[in-house]
Amino acid sequence: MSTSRQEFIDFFPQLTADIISELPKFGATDEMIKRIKEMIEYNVLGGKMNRGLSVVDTVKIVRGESTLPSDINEKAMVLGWAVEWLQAFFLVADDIMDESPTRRGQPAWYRNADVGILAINDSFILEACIYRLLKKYFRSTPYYMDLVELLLETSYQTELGQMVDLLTAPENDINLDRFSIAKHRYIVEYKTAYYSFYLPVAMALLMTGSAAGSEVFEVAKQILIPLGIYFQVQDDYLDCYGEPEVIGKVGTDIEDNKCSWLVVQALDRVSAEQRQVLNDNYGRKAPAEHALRVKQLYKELEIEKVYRAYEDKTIAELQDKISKVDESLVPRQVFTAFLNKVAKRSK
Ligand code: GPP
Ligand code: MG
Ligand code: MG
Ligand code: MG
Repeated sequence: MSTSRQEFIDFFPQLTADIISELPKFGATDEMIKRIKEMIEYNVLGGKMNRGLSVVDTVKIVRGESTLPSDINEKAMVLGWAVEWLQAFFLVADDIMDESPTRRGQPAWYRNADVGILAINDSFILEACIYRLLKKYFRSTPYYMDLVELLLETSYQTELGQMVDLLTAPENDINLDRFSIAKHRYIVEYKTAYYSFYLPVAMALLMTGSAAGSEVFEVAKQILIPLGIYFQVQDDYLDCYGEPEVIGKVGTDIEDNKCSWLVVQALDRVSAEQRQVLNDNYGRKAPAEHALRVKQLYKELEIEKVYRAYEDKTIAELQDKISKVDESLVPRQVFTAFLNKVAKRSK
């Protein structure tokens, strides 16, 4: 019952056109319009689109239809793209904050010659687009305000997670005591799980008639937050062990002094001497030998093996949780579809 990616992609130009077509009303010149269109296309397109597609997939599963009526299909695609737009807003800003060189196989937006610091404002514009699209397609629905509140609350959660991510990773101030499993757990839950996993399903549930705040949302959260945490642990793992050509970005977590799952696991297993090695080499931007030494330490500690064991255990726990979901509230397939997309991913 997987959504046609092509149909989803083909719908994108309509939404860009919606944004563009109202710009003259805001006094936009041709030059402004050209730049905004370029900026949107550069940043919203080119991802895996799993988050966006999952809105459409979830609506299909909940309604028990493999083909949706065209008006509902269109609305689900708008919400799917709203999640992708939100992601673009976060990534443009995140790459500045993380000083990441690449994203989705191309230079991070801020690194383009004529962009730089303007990327901050571009990220705000990407966020504003979400609410323009919601207004256009959902203003007359009874759940419009619920959607707006859901998006605002999810953004807030993500920003809180991002704040702790950054506070835990100050430049030129290495203090391994700052890192802990509990801190890591907060960061990944807030910066990733809500917007990547809970949001798409919660949107679909609002669309299919669940009342905001009802039990179904709680059931969804119980599965999707742990799943989102697993997803961000994978992201932390791939930052170090993924192939840049496959993941489309070059990892910077060690150099950036991040409270990554890998370093937290390493800290749980180090001897006093090994802790000193970590202390002397973690969070250094250059020379590259420092990061290589950290990676060598991870090897000594067999962190890859620890990760494989974590994956197997987490997948089994999630399967167990899903098997206990009351299907009169949410079909289990909503969750298995997500888990199947995520389990053991390499990109
Ligand atoms: C992923 O962190 C989290 C985000 C992209 C949320 C950013 C939130 C903001 C409010 C800007 P990450 O830095 O590990 O992602 P990646 O590895 O893709 O850079
Ligand atoms: Mg980043
Ligand atoms: Mg980041
Ligand atoms: Mg990362």
